[in-house]
Amino acid sequence: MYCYQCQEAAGGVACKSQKGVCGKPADVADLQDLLIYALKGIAQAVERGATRDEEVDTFVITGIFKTITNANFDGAVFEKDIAQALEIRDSLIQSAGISADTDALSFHLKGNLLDAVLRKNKMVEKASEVGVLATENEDVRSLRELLTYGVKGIAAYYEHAANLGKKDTEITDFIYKALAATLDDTLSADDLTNLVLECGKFGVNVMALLDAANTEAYGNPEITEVNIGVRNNPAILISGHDLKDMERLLEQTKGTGVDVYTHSEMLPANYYPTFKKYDHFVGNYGNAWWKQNEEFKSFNGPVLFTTNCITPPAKEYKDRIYTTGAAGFDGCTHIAADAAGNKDFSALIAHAKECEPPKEIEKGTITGGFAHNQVLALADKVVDAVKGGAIKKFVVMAGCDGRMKSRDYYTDFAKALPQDTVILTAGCAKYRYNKLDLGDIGGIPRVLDAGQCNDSYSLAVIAMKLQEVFGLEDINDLPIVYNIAWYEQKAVIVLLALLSLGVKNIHLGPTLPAFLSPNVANILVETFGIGGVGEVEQDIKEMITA
Ligand code: FS2
Ligand code: SF4
Repeated sequence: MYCYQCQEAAGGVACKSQKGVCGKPADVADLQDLLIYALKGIAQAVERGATRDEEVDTFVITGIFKTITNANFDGAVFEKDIAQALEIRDSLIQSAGISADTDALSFHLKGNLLDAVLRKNKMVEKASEVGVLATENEDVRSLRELLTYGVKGIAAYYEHAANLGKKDTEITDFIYKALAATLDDTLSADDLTNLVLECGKFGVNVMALLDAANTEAYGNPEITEVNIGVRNNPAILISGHDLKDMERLLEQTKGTGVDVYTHSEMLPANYYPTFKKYDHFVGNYGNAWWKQNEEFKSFNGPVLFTTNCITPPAKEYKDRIYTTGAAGFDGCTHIAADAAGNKDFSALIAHAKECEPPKEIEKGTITGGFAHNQVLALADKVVDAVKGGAIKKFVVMAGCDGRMKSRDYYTDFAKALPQDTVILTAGCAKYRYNKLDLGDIGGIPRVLDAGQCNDSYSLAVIAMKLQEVFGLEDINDLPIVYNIAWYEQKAVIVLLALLSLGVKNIHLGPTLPAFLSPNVANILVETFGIGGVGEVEQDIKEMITA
């Protein structure tokens, strides 16, 4: 096992012992590497002219998504997917009449070896030959992994959009191109750097696609006071990012006497007009993903994970964990879609009826729903506040939360911001400050939550609109600073997307990615002015009051 794809990589270097910091066992990490490698083989065949169909796209995209941090811990799922990936690869190669000659594909086809190994059930041994360390040059390795993680983020967002019927072959074409490129020894570091930047452009496209999918299906998010208390009915908690699953669950629980609450990244479902119509949709329970061990015990009812972030469940509640889509955990019930694409959540509903109602852990409300449409509806007010000097700066604090103590920085930073600043947020990073009473500026709350991590797209739309209103040539001339918290690979694509929009001087924390080699980190620093974070007081001086 050698995994360094997330911010919590052991020792700031990599998880390489029996278990990752996230709880991913070494054999599952190896199987994930093998699956990614097998999917790269499909990509090579596609790049060599094989015709893939939507079924192949779905398989590849979901496969990539399953390898994102905290999405799927089930080794059996990966074994099955690896075998299926090789079958798909071989049938693509055969139908396109591709021969294993001396070009890039031959690298993977040496992988007849891979097939032989698989037949002998020795997948894990093979994994060490195809994982991160298979690339010797540390800069090439760093760029290949950066590209792979960006693609993981694209795949995750693409899957949610596709679940709502929105597809775009330009995006899937890029996924194959990028995956195949990570096995191409003829590409230079410059070529790979260009691909990483192109990846950012597709990051913008996929977030726009998902934004259209979500808003066309469920309406534009609107200002909402979300209840964080509980009612006295049995209930189901839904976590993750997939809004189609949210809709299915609300429909199927209607009239059953079972309430529904959101958890972590599903909180923004409360902001959508369509979902507000369900009387049994009570509000949000708990905080960011890493507190689930405690909060799921007191929730009492079943929990449905539609995506990451799962932490290994404690035995007290493991039987109440259900997964669907790309999510999975061995020993927990997985609810797959049937051939017609429907999902049956009746087992969860029956389970909920046997459980006690949730125990109250908080009371009151939190405010959100400031995606682009809502903020632009307030544009006059916002522009007046900026012109009149009531708002001096916007601080984009989007991204992820995590369990490390060092993330207290973001709470302290939010508290220390001057009163004439407004935080623009998206993603689970918000839980570090969305329950602080930071007040408002002339009726504009000082924390504007656009939604899930993918709704960082909204923040970019807002920035571009302000640039237009103020007649600025450069997006970096706006009074906006970026202090972004990252954890997993969706944050990587959000970062690359912002870079592709020309945003400079982004601060990234709480630590820079372990997968950036010193030279690659330098490129990011020199070209885009990317920086880390330090002490709150000093950072406030440098970013805000300077
Ligand atoms: Fe938070 Fe985890 Fe949204 Fe990330 S709930 S770190 O998945 O993608 O953000
Ligand atoms: Fe470690 Fe993160 Fe990889 Fe988990 S995903 S094994 S915590 S680097």
